[in-house]
Amino acid sequence: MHELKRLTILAGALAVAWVAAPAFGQAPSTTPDAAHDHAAPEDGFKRTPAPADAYVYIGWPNDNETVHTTHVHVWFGTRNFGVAPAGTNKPNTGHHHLLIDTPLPPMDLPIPNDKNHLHFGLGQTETFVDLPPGTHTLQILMGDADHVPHDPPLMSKKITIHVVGQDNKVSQAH
Ligand SMILES: [Cu+2]
Repeated sequence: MHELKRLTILAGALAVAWVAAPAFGQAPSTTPDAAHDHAAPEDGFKRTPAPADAYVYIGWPNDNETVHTTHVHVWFGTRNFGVAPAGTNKPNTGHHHLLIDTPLPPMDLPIPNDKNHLHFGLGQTETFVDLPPGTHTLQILMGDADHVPHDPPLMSKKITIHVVGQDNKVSQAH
């Protein structure tokens, strides 16, 4: 009985150590709050220059479009700027990030990677996103090899769409 209790306490202490460990690590955090608590590297994240005439846009949906499906096709593109997979250090290239229902992230840090910030690190220029019925905002933000926005940052207009109709996932379940 005592042995079991000791083991339980030991396991608990290990669990605490495990949870606490990342706070002392060097891994960059992706949560905005934590990102502000951590100092950037000595000289900050080096931002990749972008030409002034580079342009990024959402080809579909249109701004203010009403979309009659929750499985929404989105395509996007660039002008005067190339698309390259993440990790590619080639001048005047980057990869797309789709920001969903969120304001722009900090421009001097890697773009977060979560359900509101989708990375197209293989160089994709279209996707399908599942959005619940309602009003949503979409915006494209380009990132460099390290997912950091360019200087100046390349972003599309932020558009608003209205999703109506049945939730596909729910209807398919019946
Ligand atoms: Cu990225």
